[in-house]
Amino acid sequence: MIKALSAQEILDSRGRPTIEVRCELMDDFTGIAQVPSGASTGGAEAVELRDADPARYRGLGCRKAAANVTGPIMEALRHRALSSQQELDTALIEADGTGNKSRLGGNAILGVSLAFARAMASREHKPLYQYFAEMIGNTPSHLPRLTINLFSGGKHAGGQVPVQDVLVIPAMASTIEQGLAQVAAVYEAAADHILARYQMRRLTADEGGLAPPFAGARAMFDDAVKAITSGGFEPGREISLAVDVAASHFAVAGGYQLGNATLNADRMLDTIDGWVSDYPLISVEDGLSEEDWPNWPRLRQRLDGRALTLGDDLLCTNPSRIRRAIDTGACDALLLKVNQIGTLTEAALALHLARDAGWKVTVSARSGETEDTWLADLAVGWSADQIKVGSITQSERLAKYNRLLTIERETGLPVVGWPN
Ligand code: 2PG
Ligand code: MG
Repeated sequence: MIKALSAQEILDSRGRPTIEVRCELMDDFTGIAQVPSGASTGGAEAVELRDADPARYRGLGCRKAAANVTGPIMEALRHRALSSQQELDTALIEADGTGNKSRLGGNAILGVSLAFARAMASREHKPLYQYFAEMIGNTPSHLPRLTINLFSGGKHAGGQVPVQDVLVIPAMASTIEQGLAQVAAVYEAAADHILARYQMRRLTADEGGLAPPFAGARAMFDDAVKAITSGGFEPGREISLAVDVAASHFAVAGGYQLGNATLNADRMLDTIDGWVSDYPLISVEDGLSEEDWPNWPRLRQRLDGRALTLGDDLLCTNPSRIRRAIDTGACDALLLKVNQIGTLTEAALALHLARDAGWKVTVSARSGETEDTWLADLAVGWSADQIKVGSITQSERLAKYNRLLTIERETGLPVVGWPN
């Protein structure tokens, strides 16, 4: 049973408002959680409730969301014997009553869902990852493989190049500690290379990635491969690449505006196929737009066995969209972001659907993050194959990597093999 809920507006890593929720149980155990926020958001995401008062934070204030936690949400939960995460989340979904959480706000609802999880973990004297694992009947068997942002474009870097993220994957690292050290070496080499090539200082984008004026996607991949080599690693064997194309954000009528080129879907598929042939890319996220359902199965077939076809904006961690993607063969991997759907229980359903279909799962942060570390526990507790947190700069990202290091020390679990 919940004794009290409180919430306050706080600021995320972009300096935009989000909320922090505190949940106190009847027996005085408490949990506090902070809610992240995306910029390159999918159209089907749960609605983030914002104040729309142009005089504060350009309308992005979260006072209404915070007030919904202490007001209507607390009222709906008062006197309810909520003994499990599922009972709490179901009560939250019912209290909201909309399909997209637009009444109470996905941010308000997720804050309560997460703060309750922390309070319950503390009541059961368990680490949070263990609580998450037991919530879905899982036994953590491994740590996730790191996928770390190196270069940024798109909505995370002012759109200097259309493609959003190029990530590096320490594919052979057997520990988180080793993987981070390897990626740090690649990042340093990349920063040196960018200074020499673009005369650009180490200025970074929203997730801490380097963001010089790349000529296009191939320039990003070329520079990434150079950084891997100069960092002392063999591209494609020790360190591989992943890309978040985030194609929804440069889709135009009848195709894709990739820099100066307008490509129809066939040419977009050829373009991605060419990238995967020419570079050590093992995962392609949102290669097509979130509405391009007919072409996603074609993309998956083209990449089958060479790179993962990873759905983010397409799926929005939404069980009904994931079911459609499974039925049509649109993807073979899920990017799981809890705030896209709004409660832990619904995200767990998304996870189960993906797992039952034999998909890989990446647990992902948002471009607007906080210093909270629950994401690292979620990735371990739910046995994610990969984790995506952004670059190895900026404390809102490092908080999660540092938490993974602690979990690694505590559990001694191995990092999952890749490809596995
Ligand atoms: C993405 C995420 C994280 P955002 O597109 O995968 O990189 O970005 O949080 O802005 O949606
Ligand atoms: Mg994405």
